[in-house]
Amino acid sequence: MMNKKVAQILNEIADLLEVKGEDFKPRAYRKAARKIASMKGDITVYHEEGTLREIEGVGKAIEGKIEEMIETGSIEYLEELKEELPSGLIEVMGVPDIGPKSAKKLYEELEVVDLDTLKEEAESGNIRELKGFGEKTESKILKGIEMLEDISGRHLLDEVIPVAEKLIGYLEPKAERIEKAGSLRRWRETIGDIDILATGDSDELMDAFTLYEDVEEVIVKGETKTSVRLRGGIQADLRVVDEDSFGSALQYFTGAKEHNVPLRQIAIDRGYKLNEYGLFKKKDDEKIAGRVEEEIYQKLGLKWIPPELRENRGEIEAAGQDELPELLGWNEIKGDLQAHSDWSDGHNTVFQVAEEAQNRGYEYIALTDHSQSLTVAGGLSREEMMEREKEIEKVNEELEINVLSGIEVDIKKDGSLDMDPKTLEGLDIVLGAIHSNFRMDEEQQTERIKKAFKTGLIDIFAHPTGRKIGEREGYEFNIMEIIKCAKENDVILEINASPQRLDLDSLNARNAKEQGVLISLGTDAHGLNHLDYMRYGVATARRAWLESKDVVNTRSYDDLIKILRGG
Ligand code: DGT
Ligand code: CA
Ligand code: CA
Ligand code: ZN
Repeated sequence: MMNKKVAQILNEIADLLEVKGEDFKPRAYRKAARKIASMKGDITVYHEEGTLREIEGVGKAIEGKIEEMIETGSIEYLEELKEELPSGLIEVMGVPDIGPKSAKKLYEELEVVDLDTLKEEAESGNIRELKGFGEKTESKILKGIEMLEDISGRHLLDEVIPVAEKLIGYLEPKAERIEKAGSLRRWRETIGDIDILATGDSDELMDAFTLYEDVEEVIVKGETKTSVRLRGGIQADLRVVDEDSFGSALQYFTGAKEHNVPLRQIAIDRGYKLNEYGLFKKKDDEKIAGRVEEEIYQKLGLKWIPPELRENRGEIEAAGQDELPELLGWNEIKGDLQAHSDWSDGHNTVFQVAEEAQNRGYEYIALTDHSQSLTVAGGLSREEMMEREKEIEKVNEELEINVLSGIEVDIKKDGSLDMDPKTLEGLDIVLGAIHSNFRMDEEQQTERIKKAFKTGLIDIFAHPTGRKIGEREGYEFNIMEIIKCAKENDVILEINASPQRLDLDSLNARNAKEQGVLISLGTDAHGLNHLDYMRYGVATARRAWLESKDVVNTRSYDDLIKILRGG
């Protein structure tokens, strides 16, 4: 839907107007943006029917902007505003904790015009001197810049995976063997570039690669390695190797570097030499492995290590002692435990979501619409929940799949829940989540979450840290304490599979598992295609060393219900 895009542009205009020092106009733009983002009707339909002015907050001026946006894809007024101000200020406002007001102040008083100047001023301690900023804000700004630098030049999984799969699908018929390598094969949460490894006729493969329809620029073309930039800015490397080095090259180029370094040391300790061409005896260079990846590990006295574990987080020791986990399988998930319908901010009806889940072979799906205090997401009152209940009952009769009637209930500032206990007890599944008051200090935030767990009403704590990759760090709380509290109160922790969240991340999810806490996977789908995100959740679970038994979605419907009733 166009609503989000329009709302985003209106907010951008509001930001720039605010930086310019305007007071009332930005508020008007924000109000209209909020309304458009949360309303159920499609903005383009309003446009076609000429009823834009009927939307609350849309006056003549804003109506004109929306029309221009829908008809031409851009707004001249926005372009003009951008030209009036340093272009880097938009970047500056991308730093968490810097809104238009702070950006204006930093610009006027410290001549901050982009991220570089912002960093300089923060590092030299000038920001803390500004009225209303202080030391804490300054250090938060530095942390925010660091986060943006970490993500800079990197891409989220859902940007890369489909692109890589299409590319590999295109090359496959021309290759004898072809495999993903690098961070892509390890399913890291962000990807720097796509690495592909192949065997076959190098000339033919490299030609095909450079002629691929989505190639924008050939960076370097060679016989063994070619790099291109694809449309959308992602870089891809294709390496063509000899057949009897394919396994060792795959091992080498899968990485991570941190995994390869100790592995090479093990080789040396055993009197070998390991590189991308193979495993060799040190004394006479005799090649003892290289064709198959498993053989490399085997000759080093190790079990084969799944790529998702290759981060030097104890996997090499575990492989030596035959103590690697039996990782959660890619096809073991029997249902999705977080999805939204059009009762709140999802785009589809209960029936549509359920039918799509059924077509994907799921045994169950949980519809977890928001509770009322999340007004921006069309949260539901008790009465609306009751209405929705009837619809879910009907769909349960019509379809094979089991639709769980659920909620993503807001945990309020004081740790109480945004729905009465009786209603919550009547639901099949209750997800608790934090969507407000991110800025409480660590101790208060931890207490807030604990208090919510102790109500005994929450089955699953959704997107536990609140982070969004490249956008914000999440709220401050003591995660180990919360993991323990989850264990004590039988609360399941979620791996939210939405590629911008992946929350819990693999390290925290592994901690949870080690404390005996169950994990659930949920895509947080707001549209049918978002159900695809489950694979990113499974990947994160695998990177967290999780096994089938650690994940509730591997249970049959009956067993799941037993866990939810008991918890
Ligand atoms: P990325 O692309 O930043 O998401 O991460 P990777 O892991 O895909 O890194 P990339 O593309 O630079 O290199 C692919 C793999 O090749 C990497 O995981 C390990 C291997 N590799 C590359 N350069 C080196 C190196 O200098 N030493 C070692 N040991 N391995 C390397
Ligand atoms: Ca890479
Ligand atoms: Ca690369
Ligand atoms: Zn949520």
